[in-house]
Amino acid sequence: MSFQIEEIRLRQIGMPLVKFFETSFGRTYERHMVLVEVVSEGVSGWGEVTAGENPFYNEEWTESAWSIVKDYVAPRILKTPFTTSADVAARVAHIRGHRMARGGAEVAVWDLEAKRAGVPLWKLIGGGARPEIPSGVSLGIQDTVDDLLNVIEKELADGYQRIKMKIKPGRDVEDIREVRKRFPSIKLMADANSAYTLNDIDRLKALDEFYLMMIEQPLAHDDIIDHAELQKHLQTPICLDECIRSAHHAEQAIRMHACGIINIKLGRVGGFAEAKKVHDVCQAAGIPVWCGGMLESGIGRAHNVALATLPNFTIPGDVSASKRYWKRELLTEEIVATPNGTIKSNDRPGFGYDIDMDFLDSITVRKETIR
Ligand code: OSB
Ligand code: MG
Repeated sequence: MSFQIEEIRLRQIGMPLVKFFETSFGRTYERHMVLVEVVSEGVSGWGEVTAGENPFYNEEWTESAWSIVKDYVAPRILKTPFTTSADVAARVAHIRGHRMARGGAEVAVWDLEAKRAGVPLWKLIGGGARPEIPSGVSLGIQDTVDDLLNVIEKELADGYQRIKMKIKPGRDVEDIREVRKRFPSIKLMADANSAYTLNDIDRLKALDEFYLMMIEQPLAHDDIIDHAELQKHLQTPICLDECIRSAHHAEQAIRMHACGIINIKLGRVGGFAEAKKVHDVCQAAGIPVWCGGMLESGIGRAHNVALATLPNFTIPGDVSASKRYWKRELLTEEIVATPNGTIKSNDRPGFGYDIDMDFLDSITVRKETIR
């Protein structure tokens, strides 16, 4: 049954993090995300643009996302009917880059279609391989190694299945050595967010000693070739994040042996249709995937839970409980982790949660309706 989007409501919201999050490219204290609400016959689908506040993770940021969705994405998806959400990506495919902005609208249409059909989003996208997704945590760079050890202890006590620590030059080998000394048998990995070059090959090789599950995106955000070179010298599998913006990139990276694992982020690849393609390419090649995060609100978080029910998401990802990020979630019910370090998907239509509209209004800093 085809459907038509009559109206798109854009909002920018501001949500302070419980604690700042530090990566090799800087600290985030407060998230400003763009939410996309697509409306058809009185039903609303919701999506979150996962771009950061500055163009440091990739080229997108809150402001560019607002303008791309408003001026380029909205006019291409309004008023002309869709038979399936799988067709949304093609309508906006000739917009170069800006996949997070395109993706924020794309996932909203999937949510809308799921709600109209009365089915959970995970079912509509072909997921449901597992009722609970394995959950890990991503820890920002801490002020001291002692702080890091304490945070890890707490997250493990809460049941999380895997610890990812952010690293950068000067906060790498020695920090990881201390973590391994204290926690010799945990599932541990490191994420460098592109902080190294091939000149650092000895430093990166030194990490092999700590039998990490993987090292995530050590080299430049757009350089698959150098990662292939580095992988030849490392025992530790490389996991690509920033480099993989499409299924085609995944194919190329796999063909070149640039990585052994891929982190899939809905926004980075432009939404569910492309995320499913990346998933399928990896599955066919025997490359496991996991679901990455971008410090999402409950809306993006719930979309991530749906995505991670696809079969090849076999490794614990970065999708964890709302309370690790927010004092108050914008859903009427928080997303929680079980004591076993899993997050349950549910059977409610769409992304599976209700939005706390009063709270949402109170944190909205900009709003616009496009018809
Ligand atoms: O590289 O995975 C990353 C957060 C912001 C930007 C990039 C990354 C991250 C995270 C946090 O690692 C994941 C999360 O907890 O949502
Ligand atoms: Mg990463």
